[in-house]
Amino acid sequence: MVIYAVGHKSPDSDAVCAAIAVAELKRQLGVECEARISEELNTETKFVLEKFGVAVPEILKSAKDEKIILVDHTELSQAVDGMDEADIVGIVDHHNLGDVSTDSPVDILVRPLGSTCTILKGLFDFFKKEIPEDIAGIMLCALLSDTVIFRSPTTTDVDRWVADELAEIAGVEDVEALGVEMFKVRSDIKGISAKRLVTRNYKNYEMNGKKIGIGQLELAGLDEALKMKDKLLKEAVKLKKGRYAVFLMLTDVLKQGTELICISGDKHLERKVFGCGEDCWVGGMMSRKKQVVPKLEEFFE
Ligand SMILES: [Mn+2]
Repeated sequence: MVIYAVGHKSPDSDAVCAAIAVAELKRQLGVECEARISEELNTETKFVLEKFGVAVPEILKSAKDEKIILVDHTELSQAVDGMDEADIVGIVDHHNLGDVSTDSPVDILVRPLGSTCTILKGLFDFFKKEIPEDIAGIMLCALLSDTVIFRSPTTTDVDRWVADELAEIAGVEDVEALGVEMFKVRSDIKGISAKRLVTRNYKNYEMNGKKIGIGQLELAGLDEALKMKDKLLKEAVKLKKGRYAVFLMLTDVLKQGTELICISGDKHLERKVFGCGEDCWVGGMMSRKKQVVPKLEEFFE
């Protein structure tokens, strides 16, 4: 039975490229494994796959009764539908451990590195398998995407030297320039509806019984996003249904900070938790995982 490698919903480049890399490694190890995506790709990931000539995987609509390798998440609330009834045989991730459970011993590698693709480079090395040029290219992009070109506090030394090695394999001479090129594509939000933007990089969490949603847009400049702030707010309000709070992080990659939009019955929740002023700007806030989720978890404890 074929194994499907798949990342989280609202797929980002790391979730998609990690699934492709896992499938490649497994194939080289003689295991029947194919990459799948949870939903349509965002513009950045489309650009990345196109740039290195890698085919877009098919969408996995349901994981029920399938053999699955989970990448880039371990939370059921972020997973493809039916994951609670899937046979999860492998996990590669760089987030806190979520709530998935398995029926049999699971091949699991979770490390606190900047991207799942960083971990996967180590796995290829461990098995003494070579990463094809095109796959090295998309893995590098995923690493640059997740670490916001090494600017996010989630970046580790391992990410920096793995990026160098991937660049060498992929024949990328200027890593920073590749990152900036990618972020420009990501920042081009003209013509994209507020609804799509709010859900583009959106994750659900449960904190002490409270349902919290957090979306993040990482942009090279916030001008375009702020022009449509009212529309974004409206969409965030719709998203709040059934949840305690919805946050939308408008992260400026160049200025290195985040304008925080918060929809909650608890007025000024964002100020209480993050101490931001009336303008909702939090300087230095780049990472949902490292700077937002832990603070919220602490707050709701
Ligand atoms: Mn990731």
